[in-house]
Amino acid sequence: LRGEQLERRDLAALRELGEPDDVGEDNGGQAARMLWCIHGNCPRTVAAWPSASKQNPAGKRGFPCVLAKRGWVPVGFPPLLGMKVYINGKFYSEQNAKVSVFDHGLLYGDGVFEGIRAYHGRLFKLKEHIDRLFCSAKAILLDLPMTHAELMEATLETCRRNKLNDGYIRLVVTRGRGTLGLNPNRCSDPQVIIIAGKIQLYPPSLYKKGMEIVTVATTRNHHNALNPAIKSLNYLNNIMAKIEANIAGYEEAIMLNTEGYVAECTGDNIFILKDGRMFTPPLSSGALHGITRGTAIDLLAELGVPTSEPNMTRYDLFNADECFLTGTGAEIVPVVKIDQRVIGNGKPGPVTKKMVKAYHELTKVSGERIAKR
Ligand code: PXG
Repeated sequence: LRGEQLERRDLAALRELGEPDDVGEDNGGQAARMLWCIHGNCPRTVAAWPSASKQNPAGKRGFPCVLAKRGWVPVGFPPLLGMKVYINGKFYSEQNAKVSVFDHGLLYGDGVFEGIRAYHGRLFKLKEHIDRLFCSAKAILLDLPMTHAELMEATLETCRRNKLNDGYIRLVVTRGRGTLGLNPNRCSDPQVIIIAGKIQLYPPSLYKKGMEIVTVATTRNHHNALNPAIKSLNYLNNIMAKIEANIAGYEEAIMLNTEGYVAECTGDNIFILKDGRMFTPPLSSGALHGITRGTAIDLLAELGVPTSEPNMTRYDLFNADECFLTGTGAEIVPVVKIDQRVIGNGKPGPVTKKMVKAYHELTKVSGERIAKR
């Protein structure tokens, strides 16, 4: 059964693929997690929790999966894992970790966030992420109710409570509960939320083969409207671009700014190599000041490859010798095709491969130790 042929009425068929308890129309929440939205031939059509098998190692980890052309691929959130979620100094079970429906984070996307990775018992670039959270908060005039040091400690403590050595930490600060008007001065009590979970954006094979991406029509927010440098809870600009990519059958999209220059992807920065030199769009193009971007620039310097930040057009990307994306979630992903133009020889290039390796090596030895000394 291919995802695109399946609909809700095919639940019985899906039942055979999954754990019986995870499937079924009566099973409200679970059923919603069971079925993904249907869009053309996008592989993210149907999700299930199939049993672990040789064909489906993802099932072993309890992730919902989609049946894509390359086999079962984990997507979305795992079922309840017994996580302990930090909210304003206290820990709650997943089921009880809640904020008010009157929180402006929900009502208006008024708040900021960070995504951090843990590797081998260390939080990679923790200080840099907390710095950026403070910068985002300052830009939207949101006073964080904690100091930098307190927030670092709370993040580490959340990992300890969840016995997390490798994973993904989401920090969220909302404007807090307010009235049903958008004025933030009616909000009290910003909510500081820390979730220590897991993330796998792409299957391991993609890092070997390289990714194919497309440019989408959704333009990157203008910095005078909503500066993309702010990692705000209002991510619809990026989500709209992601949806376009999905509809077209791709997992990631290039976004151009209002002048038509390349900004970045929906959740990653972009780099190209041309004639031995590296290029990445400037922050003024509407790219996030990516922490992985910064790490990549440092690693490239160590490899003797200089990086500059000129404005770039799609033409520059099409004619690159190599291309890769950087992001906390995605790490370093080789790109081998852009808008159907083959990049280099259509395989991850030598500099890109070195970068993937160098990045992984770095994550093994650097970062804030989670365990108390
Ligand atoms: N651009 C945008 C718009 C982002 O959201 C990056 C670039 C990369 O920045 P860092 O600092 O992470 O190198 C991001 C970060 C996800 C996910 O769930 C997305 C990000 C990070 C973690 C998970 O897709 N994007």
